[in-house]
Amino acid sequence: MVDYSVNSSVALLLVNNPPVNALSHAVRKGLADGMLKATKDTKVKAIVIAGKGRTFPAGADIREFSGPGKEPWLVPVGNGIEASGKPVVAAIHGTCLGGGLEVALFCHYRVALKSARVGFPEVAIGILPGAAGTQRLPRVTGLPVAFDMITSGRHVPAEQAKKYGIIDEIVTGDIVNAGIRYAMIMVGKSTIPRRLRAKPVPDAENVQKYADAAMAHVKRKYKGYEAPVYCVKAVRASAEKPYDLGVENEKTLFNVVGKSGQARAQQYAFFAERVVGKWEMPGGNSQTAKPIPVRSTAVIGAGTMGTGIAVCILSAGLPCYLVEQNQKFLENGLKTIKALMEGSVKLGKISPEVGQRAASLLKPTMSYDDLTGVDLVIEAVYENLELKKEIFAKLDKVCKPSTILCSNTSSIDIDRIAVATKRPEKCVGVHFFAPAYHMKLLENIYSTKTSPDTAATVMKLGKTIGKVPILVKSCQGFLANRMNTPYGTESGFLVEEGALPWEVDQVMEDFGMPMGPFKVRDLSGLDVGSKITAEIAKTLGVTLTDETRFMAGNRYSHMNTVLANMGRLGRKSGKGWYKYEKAGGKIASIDDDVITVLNNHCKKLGIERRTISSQEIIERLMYSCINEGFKILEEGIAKRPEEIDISWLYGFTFPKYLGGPMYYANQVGLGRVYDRICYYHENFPFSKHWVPSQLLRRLSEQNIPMSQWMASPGARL
Ligand code: 3H9
Repeated sequence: MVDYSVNSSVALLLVNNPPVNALSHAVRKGLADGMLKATKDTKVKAIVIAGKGRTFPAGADIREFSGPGKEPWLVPVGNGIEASGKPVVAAIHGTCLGGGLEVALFCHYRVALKSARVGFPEVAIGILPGAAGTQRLPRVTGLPVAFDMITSGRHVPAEQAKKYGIIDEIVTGDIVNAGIRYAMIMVGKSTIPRRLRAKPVPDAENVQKYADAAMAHVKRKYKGYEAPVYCVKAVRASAEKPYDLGVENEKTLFNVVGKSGQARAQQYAFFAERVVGKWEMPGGNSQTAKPIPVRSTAVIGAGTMGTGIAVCILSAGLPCYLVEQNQKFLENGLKTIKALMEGSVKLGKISPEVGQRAASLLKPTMSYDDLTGVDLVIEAVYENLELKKEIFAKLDKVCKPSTILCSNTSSIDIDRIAVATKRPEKCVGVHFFAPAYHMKLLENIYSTKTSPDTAATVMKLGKTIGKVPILVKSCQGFLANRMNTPYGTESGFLVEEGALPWEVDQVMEDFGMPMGPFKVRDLSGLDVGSKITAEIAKTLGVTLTDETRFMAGNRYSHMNTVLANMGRLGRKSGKGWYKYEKAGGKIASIDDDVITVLNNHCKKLGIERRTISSQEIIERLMYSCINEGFKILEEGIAKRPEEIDISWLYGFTFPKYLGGPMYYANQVGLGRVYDRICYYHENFPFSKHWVPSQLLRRLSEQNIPMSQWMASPGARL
């Protein structure tokens, strides 16, 4: 696990634990043994620690967190490195993260390739740096940078890290050779002044000010998350306690937060994200399928979704045609893209160079003939089957036979679009979430005809453009929207039965959702929901009135349309489920008029309003969706619960500290969830979404926890 060699009086400790050189027990032991050997060997004058393959150690081995662990721990290993009288150099390439950065900070010197990145991402998996990182980083960077890096978990590029003082020198060429060269220069130099434990924390007298600011920031930005709060406490102690006591304090905090439910859920989410990359579909999987190379792309439609998608593609450095039917639409689209790219540069999401290159990669056109040679096209027009078919037929005629045709649709069955072409195996759904340039989920959808190579291509493209792609089977609403539908429907029923919109919102925000369902409705526009309902009613041959309570035998609430018909369209009109300071305003306040409308609506329908508990609100909104999630698994729309959880984490900003709805259901207990679903089914027999899933029934009756069939090792942490 750690290869030991001596090279012109420099001992090399090369960590060899693919894929990311995680600091497993064997690696920690290898480092300790290597240090001992190098210290004893009188021919060795300096030591280099580096990583074999793609990276310097990227952290502790998260899989080990589930067990009792084994000595040597990382802190004593690090103490051995720091105490060495022979200079120790960390030679960094790839990602030097978490425990990896802690090892580097125990070394006397750190050199890195320009492409390397360093950071403390522990906070993202619900913990804090636990091997003295919270005590050593502030001694190098000062408190503000340490608070920022440790509470955000961001990866810092090597050049920036050099400015912070973390890296001593940026080197070029082979990292091991560069490390050895640097170590040779340091031979004979005393290591005492390079030991961070003895250094003071700069500006320590202002710790109160920095810590208060950091605490206020994390409570606002990471509302509900425990780990960032613990990180602030640990870093603060670096300026208030002597080094050894600071390390003790860090250990205590680490042990508390590390055992929390949040940490387990966040670690599950980490592995779940990796699991969904190992997809399967009839005829192939991520191992067997071969993605076609995508060197050029096109997006059809320069509306909100089309421009957002184009921004993702261009930011990843891929050329992209933007196709519109007339000059005016095209120019509007170009303006939007320009503004979004400028915004991304301003926010530091992309560099000015990438922004400039992106502009040169964008090719606006009104002619499909320009698309003959592109490798992949994404149609992003509005949800209309006939229009989508028309576009696919045109594309099928002009594009080369190998071109993959994608539809950005949130609900239309891909088979029904693909029939318009002679290449159904190259047709696939790519469902982006609004705003497309921001939301990380990409729901890729295969139809009965899509080939595994086509699926592999869009899965790979998703990663290339910085998304978290999942692959699901085509069905009405696919995974994400189908499962999310009862969430909206039940929230509508709750206000009809007695809850107030702001009560429902508050409960769900306390649960962890960034915005309650009624604030979301106001944001999207009540007319949008109302139009969709009208379309469904039309297809079912139902005439909607204020008194309509059922559609095709299913319970229905007309309240949203009642408000929309009053001109209460949400934020854009200044009134919706809430009132706002102005049309287009963002500050939602309680509106007594809504209570009056609700009361009148209920009176008209003969509904006696009642008090509804927070528990019922959570159960009705979450369990109805979870039930649908189990049906999605039963039908093979998703292969594993991880696909479902990832879709909620990255498509609906479900709190990571709850792991996702399926993980959450498992924590609550499948038996309890199933019983409550049966209870609501009995009470609300006219809501299809309460018909209990057979899969859930089986699991609950046989007492099988989901962790047994989840693929993510995180489920067992
Ligand atoms: C820590 O260090 C605590 C300390 O303070 C000390 C405590 C005492 N452990 O992401 P990828 C696996 S906490 C175990 O697809 P990429 C991953 O599951 C740790 N396994 O690659 C996957 O496995 P598989 C702090 C890990 O190139 C494979 O490696 N560090 C670990 O897109 C490839 O991963 C972090 O939190 C791990 N630490 O991204 C860093 N890391 O092939 C976590 C990865 O079976 N890691 N795996 O699916 C990352 O952020 C990314 O993996 C990295 C590479 C950026 C390194």
